[in-house]
Formats: sequence, structure tokens, C-alpha cells
Amino acid sequence: MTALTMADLLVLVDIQNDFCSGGALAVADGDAVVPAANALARRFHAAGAGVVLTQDWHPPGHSSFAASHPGTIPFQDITLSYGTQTLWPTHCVQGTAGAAFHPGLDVPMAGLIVRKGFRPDLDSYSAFFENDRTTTTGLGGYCRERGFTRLFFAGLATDYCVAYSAEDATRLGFASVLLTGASRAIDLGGSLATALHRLRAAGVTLAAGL
Ligand code: VGL
Ligand code: ZN
Repeated sequence: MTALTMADLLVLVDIQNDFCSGGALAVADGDAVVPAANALARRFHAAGAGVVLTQDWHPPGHSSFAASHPGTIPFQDITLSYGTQTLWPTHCVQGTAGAAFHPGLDVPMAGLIVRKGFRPDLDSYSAFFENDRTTTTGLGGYCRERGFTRLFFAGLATDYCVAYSAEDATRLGFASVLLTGASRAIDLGGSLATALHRLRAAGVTLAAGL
């Protein structure tokens, strides 16, 4: 049983309809993270720790959508100005039902919602840095100003947005824990194994739960 303090922050990543069953980029068993996330949020809040949500939030015609690049198909890699980008089905378009949080997500105590991927030509997996690895979302500054030093990550998808966020947290000097039991993976072409390898190398703690 991990003791939580005011210096701990729970970051619930992209628990949105498009990543859950019936969604445009549904993650296998994605809905399972909803009750797990609700329970974690209640526990963090009760301990005086912080809770933050992230929301994948793309404009129509976003550069990460295969539909924006004639002749491509979803899950194909292409080269954009900042490097390799995987192309996705059109998902999490700003203001649509797919971009809304899962209706079962019950975290009214969340102190901040970080939106990412809203620049037309730039994708963002991480809650801290966009995929050019330079443009920031502001979450690092929020954590520093609020005094959060240990960050816990859960949500969707383990091998993309959750992993990139947990890894960037260590890059910024925070202690970082990825809660695997409250996360689910896309696992595209071995992406889950690659992500777990990178996470361990970066010093992220992998834990099934608290
Ligand atoms: C995500 C692919 C594209 C994620 C977001 O939340 O993991 N994956 N956009
Ligand atoms: Zn996205």
C-alpha cells in the first residue's frame, strides 16, 4: 500500500470515447480503465494528492489522421517535418462525442484538464511535450508550481500517450510511476514491448496498482 501525500499527482490519460469500445481508435478492453481510474482518483483525492486529466483534442483535418494524407491508410508511418509519425483513423476531433470523456469517468475532483494535439501540423502523445519533443503543454510548469514531485500515470493507451507521458516526467526530473492495471495498450507492431523497454530504461516504475 503506497502512502500518498500532497506531493503526489495522478494523471489520467485520454479516457475518451474514441479510445473505448465503439470508438474510432478503440483500444482493446479500453473501458476496463474507467472503474480503475475512478477508484484511483478517489484515493488520491482522499489523501490530499492531486488529480489531472488529459484529453486528446485534434482539429478537423489534423496531420495525424490518415484521411489528411491522400494515398495513405491508418496505422502507416509517414515522415513529417519533426520526424516519423504514425497515421491514425480520424479520432478525438474537438467538440465531437468521440473526444468527450467516457461517460462513466467520475472524477469531478480533477484540478486541471490538459488538452493536447490541438495544433494542426503537430501530434502530441505526451502530456508534457508534443511530438516535435520541444513544444510544451504547460503541465511540467503546473507540476512544479503546485509542488508535485511524484507523478502516477494511467489510462489510454499504455504504449502511446501513457508511456510517452511517464517517460517525459522522468526527463523533467519527476519520479514517475505507470499504473499498468489501470491502463490498456494499442500494441501496434510490437509497440507495447518497445514502450516497456524504453520506460524501464528511463527509470519509470511499472506497477500493477498502488
Ligand atoms: C493516442 C494515438 C493517437 C493515445 C492518441 O491516447 O494513446 N494514440 N492519439
Ligand atoms: Zn490522437
